[in-house]
Amino acid sequence: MKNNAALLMIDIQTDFCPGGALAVNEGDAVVPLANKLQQHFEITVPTQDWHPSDHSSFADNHEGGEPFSLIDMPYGPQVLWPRHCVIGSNGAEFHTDLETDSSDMIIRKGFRSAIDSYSAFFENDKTTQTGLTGYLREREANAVYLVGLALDFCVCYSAVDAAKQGFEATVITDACRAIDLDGSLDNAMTEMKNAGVNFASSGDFL
Ligand code: VGL
Ligand code: ZN
Repeated sequence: MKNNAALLMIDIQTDFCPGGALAVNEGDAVVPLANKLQQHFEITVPTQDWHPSDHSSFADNHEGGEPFSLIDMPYGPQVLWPRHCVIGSNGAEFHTDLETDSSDMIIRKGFRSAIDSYSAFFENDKTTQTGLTGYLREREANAVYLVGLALDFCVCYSAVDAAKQGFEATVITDACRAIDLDGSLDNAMTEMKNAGVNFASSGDFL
């Protein structure tokens, strides 16, 4: 691994773990790996999906909206999700075992009602920035590694954007879990490969 590499720990939150509102299968399995991996990185940045109650990605904020169906938003198609990661709720907290005491900064995303934000860099309109690019450039990060949830949504979008922003981007796949909605995992893997994202295993570091 290069020095001055950043580890992005994507959305390792209660609602994405078993028992949560938008539980990812085995989501909690990434926690011990994320905890061990972060000791090997110069810069560690956990992200939090962080939605207001009236968020437009919540199915129950749309008349007759079915969870996991697609709707058209001004910025393109958007999946309607079960209500999750509501600001201030327990579900929005990091998994209780995730080590965040030594995190350099925390990125919150998805707090604008009208736009969802899968990526840690850009919201789903692909123009509104979270500020992470500027932060990583100022810290002179030369590579970005990603772990967390969900591999086929927020990890994928973040990895693709990291590559587009000019960082060498690597997903540590065994420290991720996927939702896998209608082939979304296969699509995500293809998209990441096309964007030049690299893949590694936690065993390469530990
Ligand atoms: C996520 C769906 C909705 C994720 C966030 O973290 O992958 N997925 N909000
Ligand atoms: Zn969300």
